[in-house]
Amino acid sequence: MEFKDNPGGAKYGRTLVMAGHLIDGQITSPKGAKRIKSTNPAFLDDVVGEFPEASAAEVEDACKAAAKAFKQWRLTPAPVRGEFIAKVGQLLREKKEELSRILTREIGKPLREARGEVQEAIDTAAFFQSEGRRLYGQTVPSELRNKELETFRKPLGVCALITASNFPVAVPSWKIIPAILCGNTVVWKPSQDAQAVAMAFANIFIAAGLPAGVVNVVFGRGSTSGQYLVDCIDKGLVQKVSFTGSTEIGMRIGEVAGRNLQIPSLELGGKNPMIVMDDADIDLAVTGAIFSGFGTGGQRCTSLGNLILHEKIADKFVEKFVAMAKDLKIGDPSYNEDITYGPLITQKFVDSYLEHHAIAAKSVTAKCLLKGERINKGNAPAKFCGDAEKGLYVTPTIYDHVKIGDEIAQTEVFGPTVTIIRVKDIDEAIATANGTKYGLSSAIYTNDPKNRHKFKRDIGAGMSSINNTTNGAEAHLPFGGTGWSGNGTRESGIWVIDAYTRWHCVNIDDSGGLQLAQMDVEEAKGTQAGDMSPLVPKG
Ligand code: UN1
Repeated sequence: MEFKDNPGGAKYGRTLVMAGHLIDGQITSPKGAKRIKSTNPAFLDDVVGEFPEASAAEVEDACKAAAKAFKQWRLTPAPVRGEFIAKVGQLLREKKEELSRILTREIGKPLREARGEVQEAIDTAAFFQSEGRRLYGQTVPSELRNKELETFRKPLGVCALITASNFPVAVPSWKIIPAILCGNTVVWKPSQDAQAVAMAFANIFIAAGLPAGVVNVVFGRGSTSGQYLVDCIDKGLVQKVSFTGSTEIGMRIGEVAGRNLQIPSLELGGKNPMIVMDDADIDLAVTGAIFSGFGTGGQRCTSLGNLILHEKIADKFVEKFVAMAKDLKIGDPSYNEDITYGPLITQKFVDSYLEHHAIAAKSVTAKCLLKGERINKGNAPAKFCGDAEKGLYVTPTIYDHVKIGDEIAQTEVFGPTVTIIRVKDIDEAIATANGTKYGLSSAIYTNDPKNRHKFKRDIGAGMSSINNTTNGAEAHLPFGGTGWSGNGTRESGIWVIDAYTRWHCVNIDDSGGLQLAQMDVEEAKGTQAGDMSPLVPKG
């Protein structure tokens, strides 16, 4: 790893220049590939990383290195693998501030959230270090004598992990840590927009002393290097793929995995609903909706999309919500700790954010209360504290009187946009919340146990909050969605172990004879039950 001067953004730090990829414990030598720059979205002249783009051959090399390492790693005792994870956790704690600041510099996430994200990786390591001492199987009674049955988990092999730019440490940790704890080896393709923080994170795994080839990292764009990694499924070089990103790409990856009879882990988009009932604590709900919709600039897969308000409190709620949204502090997260959100991660997100107004315009009823736009010198909100010319900043958007059938209520907007839908009761609220093809996270604000009960029972999403935000899933609960939000696999906690292992069962016969299941059966013969009918009252 090498750093070079960064004249455009010297105050932020130097530029990380990577010669190659992390394959088989080595940084590979340059292969004359195209190079990709990642820039600080708060100040585009600041070049954070300059990385090569992995070719198909390099990606194949990484998969082969992982396959070679798998031979020994799967035999390393699980508690010992857990010790490596413990070391990862310890190093993450030591480097928390440094990693958080790199993360903030490269993707523009507020420092408080960046620290929370690194904490999520620390929590994941804490959970899985001791899982190495469990990873339980079962003993199961046999129907035959002197025979024992048992189950245990086996790793799958080489896992291809492809992740997005918005959670460049937490989400990769959800994949890498359980995958290797279970005895697999990995090839990780991080987002090209978060490549320097990915390398800083990969560095932790190198420093933890993992054997060469257990964690391999290839850099590049999704459409090139990511695609080459997916191609490795068809080539028989990958046994498992785990992807976090858009529904469209997830469906394509799912097809490739499916035709190879593999179960992929797909964590995809969302149009997450939040219901606010007439019995809710309105001020609490307003602050929850502000963070859910506009925190992280709306760039979480768990960000709020459709805000569903009971008609009795809607006017009061909207008034407070809009006032607070107008007053948000937006700015450069490297130098302002108290902002609500920073810049959007890339120009592509800014473009699609601005284009969504045209989709909203198709709604017959929608009323625009706040029209989000690119911040420039002339229109910056009062508390704005960034460089409007050099950064990718936008103001928030709120549409009221939207109908669930409107295209804007059905379309995921990766930016600070909230669409408000008004409803008359809890049944209509839940039907509306379930009215999109997505089903990732959801929330309700209510103090009525009956509403809470109905919501828990009938909501279609994979995750729900009651009296809290749509985001902020804790690191040891099952994370994942339904419908267009994923294929039902889960990340985190004990549940993710099923995604990175398969069950193996063993029959052990110590009887010394040939006993055949289902044929050499012992039945309970018994006699006829006695006649108790004289005791039964006559009808
Ligand atoms: C994502 O946006 O891909 O629950 C993950 C949350 C975070 C993870 C989001 N803990 O919002």
